[in-house]
Amino acid sequence: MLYLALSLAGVVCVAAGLAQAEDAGDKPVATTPVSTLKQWIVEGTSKRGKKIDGANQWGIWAMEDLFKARTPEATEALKEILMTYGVDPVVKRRIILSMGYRGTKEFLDSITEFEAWARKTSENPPAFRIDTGAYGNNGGVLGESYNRCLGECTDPSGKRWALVLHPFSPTGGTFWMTSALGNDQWSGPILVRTGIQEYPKTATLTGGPDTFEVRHAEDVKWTLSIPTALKDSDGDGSPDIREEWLGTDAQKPDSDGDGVPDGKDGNPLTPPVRPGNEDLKAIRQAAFTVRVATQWERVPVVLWIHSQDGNPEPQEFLGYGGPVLWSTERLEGFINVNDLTVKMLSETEAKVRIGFSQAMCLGSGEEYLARKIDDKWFIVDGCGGWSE
Ligand SMILES: [Ca+2]
Ligand SMILES: [Ca+2]
Repeated sequence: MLYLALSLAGVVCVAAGLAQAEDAGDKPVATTPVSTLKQWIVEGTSKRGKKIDGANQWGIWAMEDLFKARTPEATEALKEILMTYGVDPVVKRRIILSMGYRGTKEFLDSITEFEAWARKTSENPPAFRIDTGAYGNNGGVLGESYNRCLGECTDPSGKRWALVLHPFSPTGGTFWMTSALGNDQWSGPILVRTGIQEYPKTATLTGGPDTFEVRHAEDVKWTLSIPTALKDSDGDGSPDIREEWLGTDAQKPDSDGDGVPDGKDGNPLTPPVRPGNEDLKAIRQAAFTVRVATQWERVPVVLWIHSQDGNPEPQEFLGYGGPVLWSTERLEGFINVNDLTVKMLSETEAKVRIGFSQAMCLGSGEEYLARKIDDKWFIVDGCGGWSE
């Protein structure tokens, strides 16, 4: 296991390959206007207008300069960056950690505002763009996770449809079906399949205008008809095919009985929970906010947690655009969280670990310091990260 220091006292980022050769040693200068620093971060570009490909060290430098500026304008810019889709999630995480570390009222209020904004993403997801990151300009942080359009077809009514692969790991990924809205924008995609062992090369149209045929090299692996993909037996807004992959009940509009239909429920398999240890729940949510709600993907997050502090009682996690599912097993192709351990240090301080299982033998995670300030828990420092 490789353990990396992430303390803000001596910031070391865990993302691999941060250095950008072209801009190395060519940092922004202190006189750079706030608006320019913000623009670089939001657009994912360097000062030369070059699109940053790979982890965005330039954006992190610009972010650090915004913190150094210590002006209300810079504070406002940092908050606005948090509430912008498409910003490199690593930069967003660093902003939240730095805000918590500094702990001023303005910064803590900004984190609270970000949380409220993020919680609306399930209801109003940003436009889907093919051939970029999952939900906008990815900044390349996740390496392979650029969507790839495998094929397009037009149905008898003239509507254009596309089948999109979202690679997730060397052995996993998800397939999504989406329809064209115009202006290179696409509808919120429907999850139609996941868990692949090898990426297919193409999807071709076959057997009429409504069916995608997906091939691995020469072998036909599977077909998908558009009417089948759209069928929603219980009318809850979540098509049968998606319900099958998520494990929700395709014949029951509200699988977990919490009053929210499956198609609108960000936690469709979390039944109403009776009051429990509210501090523990709030600390776990704070870690989830930093590490997961900063992403704008919709790849389902699967919680199959066997934490050192016992099997936590299911709770709803908010702020992520895709569904969050409790499961008894790891689900290939999804974002698997296998650890959310809280260790109380005092009544107002705790350490929390959030761990991810990338593949059978691969894992990574982070540990954070949480502090209760004015009756609310904030992550105030990153204590380290690991990968194995
Ligand atoms: Ca349904
Ligand atoms: Ca529900």
